[in-house]
Amino acid sequence: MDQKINTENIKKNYSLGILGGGQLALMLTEAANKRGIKVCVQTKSSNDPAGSKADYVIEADPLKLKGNKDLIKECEKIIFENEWIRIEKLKLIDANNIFVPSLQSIQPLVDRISQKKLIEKMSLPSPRWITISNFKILEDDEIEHWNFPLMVKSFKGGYDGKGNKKINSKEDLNSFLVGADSDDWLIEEWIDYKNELALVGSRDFDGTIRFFPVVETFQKNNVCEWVLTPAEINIDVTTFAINIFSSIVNELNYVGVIGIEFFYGDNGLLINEIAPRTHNSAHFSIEACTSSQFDQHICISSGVKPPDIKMYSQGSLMINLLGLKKNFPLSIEKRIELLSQIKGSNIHWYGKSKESVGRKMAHITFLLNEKNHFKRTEKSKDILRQVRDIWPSPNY
Ligand code: AIR
Repeated sequence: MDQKINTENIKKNYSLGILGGGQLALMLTEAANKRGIKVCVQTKSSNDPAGSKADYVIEADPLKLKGNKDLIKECEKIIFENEWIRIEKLKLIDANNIFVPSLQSIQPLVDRISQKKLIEKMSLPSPRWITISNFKILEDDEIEHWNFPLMVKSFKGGYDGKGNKKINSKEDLNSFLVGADSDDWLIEEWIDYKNELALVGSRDFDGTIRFFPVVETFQKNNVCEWVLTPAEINIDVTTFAINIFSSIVNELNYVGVIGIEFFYGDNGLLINEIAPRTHNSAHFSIEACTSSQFDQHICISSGVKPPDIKMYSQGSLMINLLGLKKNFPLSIEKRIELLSQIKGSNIHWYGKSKESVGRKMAHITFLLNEKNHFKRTEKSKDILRQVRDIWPSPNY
């Protein structure tokens, strides 16, 4: 039986407010519903994914202060489902530390430059980087240290590959540098990694940290296609990832769920990005764990001690179902119906009204009970084939 919240101390109408109403807010709301925690969501439209499950929707752009003020009036605590926020504006209206995690703790994480600075300050491993303005004033001999290909990344709003570009040559770079918005970007060295890994976990108000297993994520076109749990890495790498995670959350006094993406290869483990929220790579936890990432975040932000995290199965496979072209022969309803007939499937449909190419529309999770990684990988390939026959990955 899920632990319910003690409602006696709640003076406002809703225990929790969520800024944003996409699929992450939807799954947070579902986790809150299970615990009888009342949720109010601020999002542009009640038709957004979380709208159908929230107890109340403030129909307003999450970036608009008027809506934020209404949310503060209605809710005991407020959580984020994405980091596209205007932190300086929110600081002006944050009377009693209503946000979880606190604005101070997420401030270094909401844009790529401040993330990079934090990582540098803490001497944690990550790809070499430079701002475009500093790059432009490099001496010739310094430029030689930046070999092609290079990666350029936008300071803000980068998600699902939208803020990333690969630069293959001097010509590519020159045309990029004359581009109007090049000052909003940074340059990063190209990393030839073997695998992409992710570690999601939580830190509660007492400072206790809980982890999900380290997973391997598989991307196409910079968008996560599927996630295999657990990753096949040795104990040293796992320990290092856990140390990095713990150092960051302790340094920031971060409270709630957070995800860290890593590159792993000949350069060892490098931090790619930090996401101060629930993360796509831990969606498997809804079925595979004693407490999901959404449950952890909901519990911590509403003052309930979160349960410890254990896997119910040996592993899991989570596949993202990304939007396809308009002329795809099977309707979404038909795709979902066929997918639900695959043995062991757990489908999460986000209820987005518009399907566009590459948009995250749904995901599907399978528990894996094979005892070793090789067998789990074989099983995953077989399931992946079945799923892709019905819902292929998009051709961008
Ligand atoms: N999101 C936020 N950061 C990364 C991700 N994936 C989720 C949030 C957000 C939604 O993606 O839940 O609201 C936006 O999805 P879309 O398809 O509307 O762009």
